[in-house]
Amino acid sequence: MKEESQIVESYNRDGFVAVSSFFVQEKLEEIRLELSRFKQKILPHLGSSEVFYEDKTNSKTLKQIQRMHEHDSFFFDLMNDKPRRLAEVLLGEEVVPKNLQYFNKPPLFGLATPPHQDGYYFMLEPCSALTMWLALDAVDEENGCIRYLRRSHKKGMRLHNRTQTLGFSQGISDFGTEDDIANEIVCCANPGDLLVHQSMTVHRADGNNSTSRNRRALGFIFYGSSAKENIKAHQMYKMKLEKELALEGKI
Ligand SMILES: O=C(O)CCC(=O)C(=O)O
Repeated sequence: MKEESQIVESYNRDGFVAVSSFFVQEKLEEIRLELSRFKQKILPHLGSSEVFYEDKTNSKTLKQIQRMHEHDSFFFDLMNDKPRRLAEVLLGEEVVPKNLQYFNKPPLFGLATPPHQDGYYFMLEPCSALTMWLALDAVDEENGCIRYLRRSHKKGMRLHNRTQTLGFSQGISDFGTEDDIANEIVCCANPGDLLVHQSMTVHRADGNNSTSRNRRALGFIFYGSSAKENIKAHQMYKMKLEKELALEGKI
């Protein structure tokens, strides 16, 4: 694992950082077992706004679970341990654990993640927030690794439009400029590796083009305690989106 000072330096310079072996093999095994337990015991009781499938009639296409830390003490403790400590160092202030999400791109079904900036969804002032992404499987270009635009966190908020991607309702409308192409960094990851990005950093992922490999990850979102959420705008958007998704038969 990198030294803390190196992690902070890369994160501030590039808008993201990759930390290899953030969790050792033994802890990773525990997380995977707890995830299986969660899927068996807790998932069946969650509402449709917490669990997304690429095709909701096919349980093999599970793609996202929201707010796992609110539904289970193992995931609450996990978020409040090493990830929270690193978030405090990177944001330079106390943090609020906001969301712990499960992401998968199931083989044959997993669709692309549109290019976006998390800050666009968060609606914060100041935009003090970060996302951590923990690989649970080997992740590469074939099964949909994360791709970051280096230093995009310093270039302001891009224009976003509604997408048809469940779980990522907003995507950058003019993505693919020369500057985007020149600065895209492909981040392959081994199980246990952690990627961390600032809330203004542009990122995306391709679909899973493998025939048999999952692409499972946990995403941890932390807000800095100085960040003020536009709660009304956020709730209104969430309600509108959920209504639309229900009407479209997606949730
Ligand atoms: O898992 C993915 O494909 C994307 C995750 C992501 O965009 C995020 O956590 O902000």
